[in-house]
Amino acid sequence: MCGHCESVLEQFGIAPGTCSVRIFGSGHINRTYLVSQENGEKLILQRINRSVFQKPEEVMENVVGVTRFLQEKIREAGGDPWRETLHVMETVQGDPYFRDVQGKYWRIYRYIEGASCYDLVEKPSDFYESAVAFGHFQNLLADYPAESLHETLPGFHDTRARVQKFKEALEADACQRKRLVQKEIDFVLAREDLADVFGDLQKRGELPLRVTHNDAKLNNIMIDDATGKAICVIDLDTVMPGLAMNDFGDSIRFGASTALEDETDLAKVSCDMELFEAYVKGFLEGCDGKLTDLEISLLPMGAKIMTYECGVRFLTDYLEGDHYFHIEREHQNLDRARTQFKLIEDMEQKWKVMQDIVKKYQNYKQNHQ
Ligand code: ADP
Ligand code: GN1
Ligand code: MG
Repeated sequence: MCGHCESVLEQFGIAPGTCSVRIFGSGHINRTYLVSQENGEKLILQRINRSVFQKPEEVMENVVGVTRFLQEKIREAGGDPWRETLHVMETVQGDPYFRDVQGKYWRIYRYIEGASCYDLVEKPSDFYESAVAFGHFQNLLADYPAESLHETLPGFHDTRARVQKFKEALEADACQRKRLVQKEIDFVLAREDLADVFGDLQKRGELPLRVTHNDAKLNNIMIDDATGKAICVIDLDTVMPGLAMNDFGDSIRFGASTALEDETDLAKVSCDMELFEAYVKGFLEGCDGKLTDLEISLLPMGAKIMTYECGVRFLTDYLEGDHYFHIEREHQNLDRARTQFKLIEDMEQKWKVMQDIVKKYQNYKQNHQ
């Protein structure tokens, strides 16, 4: 194990030489390690990505606040707070994170036993369960004091600002990659109108701001190995006030895709309508009738906009030299952008089907009022 990890673990009261550590998971942002202790207990050690999160103290204040709040709610509802939400482990000093001499921030979560995260849906029922859980998560946080939350990543889902940043990256062309991606550039510019749809509605006061997850993809939820139920929403770094359709949309772009996010064979990439329907049903159930009619009718738009925004972000990062998203191979961010654009084309073709599915479940709200 790396000596540095050992010295970090000591700060959390774990004696040197009593555990093994390995890199874990497939998150694009933080560095995650699985710590297996001699006594059989496991922990998740994470180094918070400092170039993404400029104020890790504020991230941790949010995470501690939200997890405590959820623990209480889960306890009241008779659930198991140890499995159904994250637990931050304190350092021997009683802090929720450790800042090392190099200024790197580390935290430890209790490991959630007997559950897994998926990069691809294995069964539609798992996807439905993840939808119920993400909807329920939003519902549980409905009375969280939103004003106490720090905006950990300002403008995170400001699609217009994302497009602006993309244009600046194009202009700078820092890695001379622009010439390799003209088709993708044209694709983004041809659909620029998408960048203003939600912003305009917000300006007119037509969309409620809710406490949302903001990174609601399938591998940020843990599915129980035995029951197939989604038990715990993880990766709480971006919990902030946001739009319900964005959480919905992020889940669709990642989980309703028939291929991995970085698939190179685009023929394999499409938006599966069976999965889309399972998610609509589960999400509305999880939100328990709280979404407005306008929010519900905008769910397909949420899917398209989040897929567009994410594609724009991947392409921007590719143009800028892959500083933001972790990569394991040279053109991975371009491959990721291409899958997003293929998904958008597919959604454009299936637009009527998507809207009809949502209309079918819109009755759910009416029946539960
Ligand atoms: P990132 O921000 O880099 O995506 P995450 O917090 O999502 O980091 O963690 C990355 C991966 O680590 C998750 O997808 C999951 O597989 C695993 N993981 C994170 N927290 C836990 C936990 N408490 N118990 C078990 N696995 C976890
Ligand atoms: C990142 O951290 P992770 O891998 O769960 C990113 C999301 C993107 C996603 C694309 C803080 O999520 O916004 O949608 O990659 N998280 C952050 O897969 O930027
Ligand atoms: Mg994650």
